[in-house]
Formats: sequence, C-alpha cells, structure tokens
Amino acid sequence: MPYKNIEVLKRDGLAVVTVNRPKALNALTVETMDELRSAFLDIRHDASVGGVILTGAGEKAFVAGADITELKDLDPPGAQDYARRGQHVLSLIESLPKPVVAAVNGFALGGGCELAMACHIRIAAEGARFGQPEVKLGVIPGYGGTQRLARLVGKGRAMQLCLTGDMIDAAEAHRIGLVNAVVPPEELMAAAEKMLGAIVAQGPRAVALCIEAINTGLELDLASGLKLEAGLFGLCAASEDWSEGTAAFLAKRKPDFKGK
Ligand code: CO8
Repeated sequence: MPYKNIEVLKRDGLAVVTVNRPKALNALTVETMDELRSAFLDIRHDASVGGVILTGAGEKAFVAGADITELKDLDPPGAQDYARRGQHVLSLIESLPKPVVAAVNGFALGGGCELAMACHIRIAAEGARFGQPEVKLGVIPGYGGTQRLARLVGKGRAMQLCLTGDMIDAAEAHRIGLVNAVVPPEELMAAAEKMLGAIVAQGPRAVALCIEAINTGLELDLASGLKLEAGLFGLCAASEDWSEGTAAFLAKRKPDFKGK
C-alpha cells in the first residue's frame, strides 16, 4: 500500500516501518498516525511477517514529537480526541502479538519518545536523545508519556523527565532502563535485526503470549498477574508450538515452529 508519511518494507519475514518526514524530523501528523495504524493492522494480519523494526528516516531523528503545527489550534475536545486517536495507535503497537523493536536513530522527543516506549524493545544509536519536552510548550504528554515512562523507569525519573522537559542522551537512557542497548549508529539496524532475529526464532505462540502476559500483568496485582500467567500457560499448552518445542528438545533437534 502506498503511504505518504511512512515507508513499509517487508523482507525475510520482517517488516521495517520507517516514519518518513525527515524535513520535519519525522514529526507525527494525524495523517502519519493514521498510516501507522493502517500499517500495523496490516502487519498484525500478515502471516509472512514475524516481527517489526520501527525507525525514523534520516540520521537526525527517530521522531521529534507530535507535529507542533497541528497542536497549536486544538480546542479542548479536539485535543482530547487527538490524544485518544494517537493513544489507540500506540496501544495497537504495544499489543501486537509479534515483537516490535524500535531502532532509535536520533531525537526521540515527546510523541517520539512515547512511540518508542510503545515498542517492546528499544535499541538506540549512540547519538540518540530522549525526552518529554511538552512542558516547554505548555503542553503535557498525550501519547502515554506520563504513564509508560513511569512504568519503564520509575516514578521519580519519569517525574524529572516530564517536569523539566530536559533531554537525556542514549547512555543515560540505557542507565535508567529506557533503552535496552546502545550501539554505534552504523550498527543500529543490524543490531535491531539481530535482536528481532533472536526473538522470531522462538516459538511464535509463546512469544505472543509473553507479550500479553507482561503487558497485562503489569497492570495487575501480583496474585492476579500470576493467575493470568497460569491461564496463558494453559492456553500455550494447546499450541502445536508447545508440542513441537518440547519434543524437539527431548529428541535433541532444532524445533520447527509453525506459530500454531
Ligand atoms: N513538529 C513540527 N516540526 C518540527 C518538530 C515538531 N515536533 N520538530 C522539529 N520540527 C521541524 C522544525 O520546525 C524545522 O523545520 P524548518 O526547517 O521548516 O524550520 C525542522 O523540523 C528541523 O528542526 P530544527 O531546525 O529545530 O532542528 P534543530 O537541530 O535546531 O533542533 C530539535 C532539533 C531540538 C529536536 C528541535 O527541532 C525541537 O525542539 N523540536 C521540537 C521537539 C518537541 O518539542 N517535541 C514535542 C512535541 S509535543 C508532543 O510530542 C506531544 C505528544 C502528544 C500529542 C498528543 C496531545 C494532544
């Protein structure tokens, strides 16, 4: 499908989704968000795609936030609707039953940091910078920044980032757990592919259920989370992947997972 603001490349069982507005540092317009929704819905239902890399075009930015030209004139109902529409897209990415790795190649600010946080894993290039600078605009994060950031890095650090609006570099993002790894820029895509390759080689049903268990379980108390995990463990036992994975181990051969 032709898109105006993103590119989707499918190859070797993976999809690379690139936000492609480098002149505006890949800032997210409503149209861009609609295209991301459409691309991720397509990927969700495309059996040929086992996992996704999400990145930004150019060398300067992953995504430098929501497009500020569109924010300027929003009225209260419009702003709420704007936030909810975007949140749905990020939730679609977060709940995708296939792994999504953000390859953060530069600025990941505001909605860009939020987009990266909706991905399951983040790998950053050394020069990448992260932040929730909305307060500098008199705005608050609206794509889950106040919520996912606190869950990822803890309340105190989320408070500091959201209240000061200050940027942090990739090393600091790694230190506080906002990103999983930092690599030289020229190695970024290869590192993201390697990470994704290591995941898609596993049982796809189990990977999907892990994503669901972690996402849902984090919102529950421990007892409820363990109950959820046991239920999903039972569901997993109904899969062919479970039979194949355990049989292959006992037969000392490589499993041939079908994702069923
Ligand atoms: N929106 C629109 N245009 C942008 C954005 C943006 N977020 N970021 C950069 N651009 C544009 C610039 O205006 C500039 O355009 P032009 O060449 O036409 O003047 C071009 O991209 C290049 O940017 P700069 O010249 O500014 O590049 P610098 O290297 O000097 O600076 C920065 C890079 C520091 C990243 C700087 O561009 C910047 O501060 N950008 C804004 C970052 C920001 O504040 N992001 C948060 C936006 S708000 C948000 O994301 C809210 C999310 C929730 C939405 C839901 C709520 C309703």
